[in-house]
Amino acid sequence: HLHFGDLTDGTALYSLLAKIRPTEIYHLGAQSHVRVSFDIPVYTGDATGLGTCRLLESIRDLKLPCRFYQAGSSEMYGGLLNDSLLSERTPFHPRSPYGAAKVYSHWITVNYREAQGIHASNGILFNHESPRRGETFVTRKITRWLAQHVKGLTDQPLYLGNLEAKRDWGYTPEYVCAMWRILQQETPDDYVIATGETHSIREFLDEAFGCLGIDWSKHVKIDPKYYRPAEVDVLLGDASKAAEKIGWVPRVKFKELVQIMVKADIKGEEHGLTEIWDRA
Ligand code: F7E
Repeated sequence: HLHFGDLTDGTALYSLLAKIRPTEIYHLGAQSHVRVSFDIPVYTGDATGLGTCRLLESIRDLKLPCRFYQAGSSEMYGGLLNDSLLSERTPFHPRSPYGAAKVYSHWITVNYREAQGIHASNGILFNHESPRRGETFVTRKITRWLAQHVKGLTDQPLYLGNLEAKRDWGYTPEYVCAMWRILQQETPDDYVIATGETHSIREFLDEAFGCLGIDWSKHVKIDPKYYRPAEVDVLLGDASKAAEKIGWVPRVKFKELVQIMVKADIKGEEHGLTEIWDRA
């Protein structure tokens, strides 16, 4: 069933939860674009931060016997600290209004767990990508442009921002399995979900264009409008707690992920992902 709702509308959320009485809630809703959060910081704080509190407060008030998953983000970190991998023990230092809103969501979830006894957990997910990734995020922007270029559908260059940033990119279907596993635990807790590999945007271009034997440097142009006022330079996660406690280990790594995305965009397959889900 699809119900209408809005994370900024607490009354509507309360009514929906009272009507549906779910046993598990996967709270993934947000204004989730980091660059956009610098343009609309107040709305981002309202939807991405306070939206979480509205849901938790409804669960508390309705005394719903339900489990709650909160979609935390690697954007809560400011980057690598002393070259150590980022784990559940690393202090947060958000570099965007989006990251700051997610830090609030993280701690309000911990607070409802500790103070109200709600079965509430945070998944601290590093970047996760698939052919369904929104077209304004860098991975999909690249693979989509590449498919259009190969089919002769664009004569425009590919405009990008900072090519040096590094991200720990994993495969979304596997990350969704991690969310489910987190909620099946008897005791609620917080988990980093990441691959333990980091690659730059430049490397993503090498791999994606390389699949098709195309030299990206002839097609990519830098547009400063895609730079962020503050950037998270390097993200690299340590998911060993998830491996140990919930038996989650990522299988699809960087090269295969890029190939899946390029292939799917060339075939125009983003809405037919049976093969991909089967493999997760
Ligand atoms: O940027 C650089 C950009 O927008 C990745 C969201 O799902 O993951 C995502 O956040 C990197 C950044 O993802 C362009 O500066 C260069 O360093 O694909 P992105 P993100 O900001 O890491 C986290 C885990 C979330 O929680 C978020 O909701 O790529 N970059 N050139 C660019 N980025 C974009 N979007 N567009 C460019 O042209």
